[in-house]
Amino acid sequence: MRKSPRLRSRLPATLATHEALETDSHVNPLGHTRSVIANDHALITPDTHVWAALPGWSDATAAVHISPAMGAEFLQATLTLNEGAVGDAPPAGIERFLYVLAGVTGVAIPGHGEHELHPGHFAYLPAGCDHRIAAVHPSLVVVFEKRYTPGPGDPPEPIVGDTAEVAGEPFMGDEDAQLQQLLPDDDRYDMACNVFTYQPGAALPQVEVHVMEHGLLMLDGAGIYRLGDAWYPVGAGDVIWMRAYCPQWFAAIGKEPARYLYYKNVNRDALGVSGAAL
Ligand code: UGY
Ligand code: MN
Repeated sequence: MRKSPRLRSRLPATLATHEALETDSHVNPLGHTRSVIANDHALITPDTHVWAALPGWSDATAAVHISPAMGAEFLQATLTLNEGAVGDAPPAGIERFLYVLAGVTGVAIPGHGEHELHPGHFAYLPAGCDHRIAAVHPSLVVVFEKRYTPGPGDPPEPIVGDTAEVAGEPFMGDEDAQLQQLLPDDDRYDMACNVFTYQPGAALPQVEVHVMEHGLLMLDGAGIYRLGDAWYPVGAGDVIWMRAYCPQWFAAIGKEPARYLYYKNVNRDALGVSGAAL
């Protein structure tokens, strides 16, 4: 990973796993990786990340993991922000969700204040919402972006929050699988961004097959992810893409809880006609 020495030395210990995985990539001379790109899913491990400039961002490098170039209908990227890095609002019609993994990043939203985002803090910026993101300290952030599909109701509002303050709910009654929904689940919003925490041994209660697409970042711990007809060992730092209808299942293994952040398109009909007049 091309990262300035200054940034590398100032990243907090919470990123130790990401850092270790990236460092490991440079001692692998045999061309092996756990990364897999399939038709209906992808597993993208940190050793294969390639960093480059991203339009709209200065003093930053990005690894764009998931994008329309692979058949996805959204973008998922990790960005390293040097101190003073700036990101402006994306092109017209695009909404953005930002999640801070490390460092301190500011977001200024005219009419909605200026906010300092620390690890675990997030911001949802609706399409057309002017804003400016500026790193206060070197930071590592995750960005999800997609073209907003208007719904039948009001447009969405910007949201700034802290994952630690979002209540978890047992997933389908399982206390050992807690789901935190970071955005309101109503028809103003066409994207969900959730954090799923599994105690060791906990699992999704069914193999899911659904119309929604996912982008996912493993935040902590480890487990086995079933994607399509394959079972993959996964750990912190891994990124996963699941196309609509990709069969999916997860079980946490090891002695620590496994936690992942994931994106999902929601609250719009499958024919793409939400909000259309007769
Ligand atoms: O929200 C979801 O569809 C979630 N249960 N999927 C997943 O974790 N792969
Ligand atoms: Mn799912």
